[in-house]
Amino acid sequence: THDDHTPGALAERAARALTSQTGLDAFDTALVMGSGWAPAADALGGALAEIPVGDLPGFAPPAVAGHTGTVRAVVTGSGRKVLVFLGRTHLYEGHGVDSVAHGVRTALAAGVRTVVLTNAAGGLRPELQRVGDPVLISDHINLTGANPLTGPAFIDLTEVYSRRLRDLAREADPSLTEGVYVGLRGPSYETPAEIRMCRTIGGDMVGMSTVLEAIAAREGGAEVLGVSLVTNPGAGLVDEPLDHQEVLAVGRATAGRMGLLLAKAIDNL
Ligand code: 6GU
Repeated sequence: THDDHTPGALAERAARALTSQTGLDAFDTALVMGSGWAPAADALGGALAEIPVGDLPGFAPPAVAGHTGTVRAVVTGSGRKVLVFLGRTHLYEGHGVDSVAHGVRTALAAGVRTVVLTNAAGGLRPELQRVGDPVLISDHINLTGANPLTGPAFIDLTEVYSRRLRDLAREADPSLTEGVYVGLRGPSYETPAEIRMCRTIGGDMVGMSTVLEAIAAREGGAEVLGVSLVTNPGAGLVDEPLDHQEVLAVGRATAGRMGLLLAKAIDNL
């Protein structure tokens, strides 16, 4: 029937497949690993199960090297049941906004109430251009031109990224700073003029993910924590072109620190 094909129905089917294939009947936390973050995932603990997204309903095949496309079930030392998404779907892959939101919606359907979204981002301000620094997302500016909600879904976005969760993350790592994340569609990086615009409108980091997943999580009533790993300054801020391989290399170089941060933060949430 028509209702079987709604995003919510597809997410429920994927959640049922996840619970049956992992042997856990509910999860409390989802962790979406952005580009360069995958090497940090092991710090959370061993995988009870790891499922290729191709074996679950509704997931688009991963398109980009370094976005591996699996969902891992982990129970942390403190007993948190975490769904770790190793890879995500980006709007620029062309599968549509519901594909982008499907991982988060599947996690919500599997019981998740806390969603941790990580990403690799360009730094826009001098103090946020230190490559390899994690930054808490305090708010976002959605410039993707898309929205995962349709119809009269006028949901409040006053606090997309939970102040409570940011405070708890800072207890895990007091050196964490905060910034506003500008989400663009990509896949080309910004021009220097676009980077100046992003700074002018109040952005601190810029990237191609996170904002649509965060909106979908808020629609479902979950609390969101966002963390950017600054992998490079935005275009034109330094005299060097941007390179996707460098973005991934920064992730590998900082995996130890990011893994520790996520493990401590998630046990605090
Ligand atoms: Cl500079 N821009 C965007 N859109 N995404 C990025 C980035 C820059 N650096 C890492 N990811």
